[in-house]
Amino acid sequence: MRQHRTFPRLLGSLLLVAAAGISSVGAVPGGAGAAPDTAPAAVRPLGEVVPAPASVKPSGAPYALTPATRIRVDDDSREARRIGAYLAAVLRPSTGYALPVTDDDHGRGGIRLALGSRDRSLGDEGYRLESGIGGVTITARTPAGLFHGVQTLRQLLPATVEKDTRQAGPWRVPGGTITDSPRFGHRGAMLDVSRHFFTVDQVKLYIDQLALYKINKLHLHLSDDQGWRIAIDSWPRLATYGGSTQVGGGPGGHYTKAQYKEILAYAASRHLEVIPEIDMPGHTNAALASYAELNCDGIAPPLYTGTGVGFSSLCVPKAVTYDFVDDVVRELAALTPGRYLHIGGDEAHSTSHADYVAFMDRAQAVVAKYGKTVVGWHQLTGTTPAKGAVAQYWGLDGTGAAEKEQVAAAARNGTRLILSPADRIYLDMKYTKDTPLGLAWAGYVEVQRAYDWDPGAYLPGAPPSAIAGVEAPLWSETVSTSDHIEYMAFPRLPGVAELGWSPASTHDWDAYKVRLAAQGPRFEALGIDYYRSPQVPWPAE
Ligand code: TNX
Repeated sequence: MRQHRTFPRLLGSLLLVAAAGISSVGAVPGGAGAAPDTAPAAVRPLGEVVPAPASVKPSGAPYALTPATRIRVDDDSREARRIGAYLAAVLRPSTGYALPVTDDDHGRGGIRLALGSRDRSLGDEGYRLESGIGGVTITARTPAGLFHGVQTLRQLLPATVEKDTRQAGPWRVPGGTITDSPRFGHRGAMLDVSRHFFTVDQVKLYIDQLALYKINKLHLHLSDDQGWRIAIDSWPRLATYGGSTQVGGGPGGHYTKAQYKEILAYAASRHLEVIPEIDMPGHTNAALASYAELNCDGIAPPLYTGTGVGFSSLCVPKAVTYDFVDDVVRELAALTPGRYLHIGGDEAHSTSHADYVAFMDRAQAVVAKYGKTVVGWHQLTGTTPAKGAVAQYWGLDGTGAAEKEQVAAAARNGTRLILSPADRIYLDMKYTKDTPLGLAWAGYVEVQRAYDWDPGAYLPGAPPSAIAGVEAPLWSETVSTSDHIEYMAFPRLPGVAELGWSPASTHDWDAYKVRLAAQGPRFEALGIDYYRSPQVPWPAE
């Protein structure tokens, strides 16, 4: 098991700071047309970033961090200060520099984080990064934009900057200007915490990994047949009993409301919005086992620890079902600062079509009643999607034309789409037949296959404007540790992030695989256990 980096980390030894400074300052090139340099960590190309930035204009000399570098923020911005503190926490252990975060305007140079740009072209999440011999300035209209700019800055520094012990440097940022904003507003990752439970710390670790690639939504699949993972005060046995096991029969677990809020706060600090999912009316064995009255026959089934799907259903005709839905949605909505609440709706094979339609109508109304926007798996488009609803498409390239057209027709009617094609970006699919983890029902998904498609043109007949973005689900039937999460997500997840962020004009597998290869040493520095796909020209060890 590798040692993972978590935040906040210990500051590297200050005693070493002076020595580090002398060597790196001495190696700074003097101007444009940089001096020859034999150091291993030579300046990286300005555009060697994943996701590919919208515009990259290299120019001039690099900026080199020194022991005197300060992170300067506007004096009236708590948010910029917080992002400055985050950046400092990333950079301090490996550089050994003090990197004070300051709002003292008098100094110049260093790393400046500036909020409040009026440049509308940067949008809600964009940023501009300007780097030259005198310093680096990241400018954005919003804290999210500033945070994304900081992720780009991280990637422009040598991979060893990610380590949690002092490294040699030099710490140079290539000169030039990056102007960047995302193609799609929804760049998601889903984690199934039901089939196997993941602790708050495991979720936080994944959040940190997602943030590096500018993923901005974390969809948590909080309930399924094998486990109910969120405390609901009005139905306490859902979590205490329904959450007491998992696939394979292990002890499972659930989040108390306080723990769940801790996840939300951590995600917010990394500018990710959490979208909670309670999967209904199928995938509900954990709830049915916890409360006999939810079953049509009044008999609670046993807890389930296998990996089958499609065998459970809430009892659609019973009134108590809607008391349950109302209570759960009310409590979950009250916990949720974000706009969205996901109600599942997939694989309801034990619910008749008429019951399914009736149930989804009522459940959607409850979500609206508590002020949230509904998200559902794309079977929702076979019912009457509520106004503003979002459908998550999880079909395959080869899914029948009729099913695709049903989804496309809903999109033409105003339903927005999140694209999660299973044979492209299901992170639980095996890479090859030899992958030790994962499933293969949608086929094998190597790294190129996950990257090489266009979300804007994927679904025939769906207007490009209806595409909210992409999301990579990680179902956890076979995934039970952070190493497992990492092995399945990396390196496919950065490709999904790029599909969501980068302009279609940058899409090019041959160029992407080179930028992705450069992430290998960064994964290693971060302790991320990744699949060394033979499709990617990883640098030699
Ligand atoms: C399908 S995709 C499911 C999940 C499974 C997954 C495994 C979807 C909405 N439902 O219940 O975990 O396949 O890949």
